[in-house]
Amino acid sequence: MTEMNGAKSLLATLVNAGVEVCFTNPGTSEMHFVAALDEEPGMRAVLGLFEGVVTGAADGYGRMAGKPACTLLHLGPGLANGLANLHNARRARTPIVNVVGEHATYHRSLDAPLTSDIKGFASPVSGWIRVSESADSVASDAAEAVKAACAPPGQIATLILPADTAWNPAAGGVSPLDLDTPEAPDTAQVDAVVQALKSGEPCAMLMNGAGVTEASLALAGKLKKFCGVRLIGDTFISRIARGAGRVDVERLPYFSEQAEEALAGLKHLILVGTKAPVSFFAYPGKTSELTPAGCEVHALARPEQDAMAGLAAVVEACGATGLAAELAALNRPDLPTGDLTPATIAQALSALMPEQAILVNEAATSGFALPGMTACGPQHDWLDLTGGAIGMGLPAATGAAVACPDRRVVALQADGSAMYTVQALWTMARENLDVTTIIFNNGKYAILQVEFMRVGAHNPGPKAMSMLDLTRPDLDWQSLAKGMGIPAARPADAQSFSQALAESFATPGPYLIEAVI
Ligand SMILES: Cc1ncc(C[n+]2csc(CCOP(=O)(O)OP(=O)(O)O)c2C)c(N)n1
Ligand SMILES: [Mg+2]
Repeated sequence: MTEMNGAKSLLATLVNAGVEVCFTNPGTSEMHFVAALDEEPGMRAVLGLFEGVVTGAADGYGRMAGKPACTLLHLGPGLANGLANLHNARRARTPIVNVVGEHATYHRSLDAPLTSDIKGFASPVSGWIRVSESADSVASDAAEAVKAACAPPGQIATLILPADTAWNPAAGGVSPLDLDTPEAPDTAQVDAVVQALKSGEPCAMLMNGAGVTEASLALAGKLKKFCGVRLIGDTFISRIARGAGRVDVERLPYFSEQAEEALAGLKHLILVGTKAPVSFFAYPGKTSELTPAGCEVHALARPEQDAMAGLAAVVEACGATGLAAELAALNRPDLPTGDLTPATIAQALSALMPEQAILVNEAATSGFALPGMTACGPQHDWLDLTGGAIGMGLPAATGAAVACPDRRVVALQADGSAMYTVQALWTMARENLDVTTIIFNNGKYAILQVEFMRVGAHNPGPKAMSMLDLTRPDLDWQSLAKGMGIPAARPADAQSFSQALAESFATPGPYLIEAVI
């Protein structure tokens, strides 16, 4: 054991508070933190070869573990490389302790090459930011960072650590602080929801976050039984419990005209762990707010409030406690035959997926058949791209697998999005994670070809089209996987796809299936 310093006090404090994993891509200013890892057996350290992998993995980990991992990023530029996935994590309300190294306190004013406005980079994605100004304050700052990250429903707490606060002597780790509990729901909202449900008027619940856990859905299912209230999940959900024996929900469609249609005629929209719906983008001449005219919105539980308690209060007041919710029954399809298409891939997945799989969905336009096909599969968790910043899928799958080593993770991954953070494959191989990656190789940014028309831009010419096309050269996903240490297959049809999938599910460790569709 070498002498206690700020870095060691940081790690000791994090471990005391239950933070067990650090996703990292360090530099010179973080070397004392890296050195301290050797002396802290309670902290697992996972290297990502790009900061977007680090932050996306922390997101996937936090969603599945229900507690934060920490990151370790190299000053402003390292943080900036990780910002898009921190944006997605903020949208998912994932708890993350985001540790960013900084120049030593006395070096900051000298404008050395890596000097930058770290707070400026961090603030749009962080719910809490602190710069440790001395080695003595690092431990207490870290304890506060964990508490802030866990503030319901979860947020990013950025702790900026000047290098001398890491290497200077310090007293040691401190005990964790008490965590905040979620706010109780407003009784006036509970009453209004009860009235709405009893009114006989068309009602729906729009749900996300704490509203779509297995326990919350079970309560919502009783209300559906009670009065026929529709249960609708947000288009993009941080994590939802699905499959046999659970209450299934509709999903709000992505395209705004379909979303409008899905909500048309509602008189009451009850929000549980989410906010009122808006379209993903604005389109010329189309509406942005999706709540129908004349529909009352009731916030039964805002994201920071206790969704379970809100639902339980409504169930009780409606006298629905004893009602049995309708649960999905296991209904696996036959194995598909014929061509490899998004539909046959979804069918094979539903036929073969193991119990308690974790499906990470960044399948984009290839994903439309997946929710319907898997709803009657075995129990699983489903994670979406919550912030629209592509490149989350492979990193989040990596983090989810670190959080849940006993479960198979399936990364449902569109090709263009995969290329943003493809380095995650290397981390999956290095950590020998049980991740099956399915690459939907359509050789293009298909959604942008659709959106091109929808926004009313002129008909795309060859130059415009070439910006939405991933050929010349074609990406060779088998080679990319193998180059990062992951075995891979490129099945030619639905039957051989099923064989590859079954083999992957039966074999520990990562595997990649390139589906040319
Ligand atoms: C960080 C970021 N950069 C760019 C975009 C714009 N964008 C949205 S979808 C998309 C391409 C998606 O292509 P792919 O992942 O292959 O899915 P496909 O549409 O082909 O199904 C791009 C570039 C984005 N959403 N996020
Ligand atoms: Mg594509």
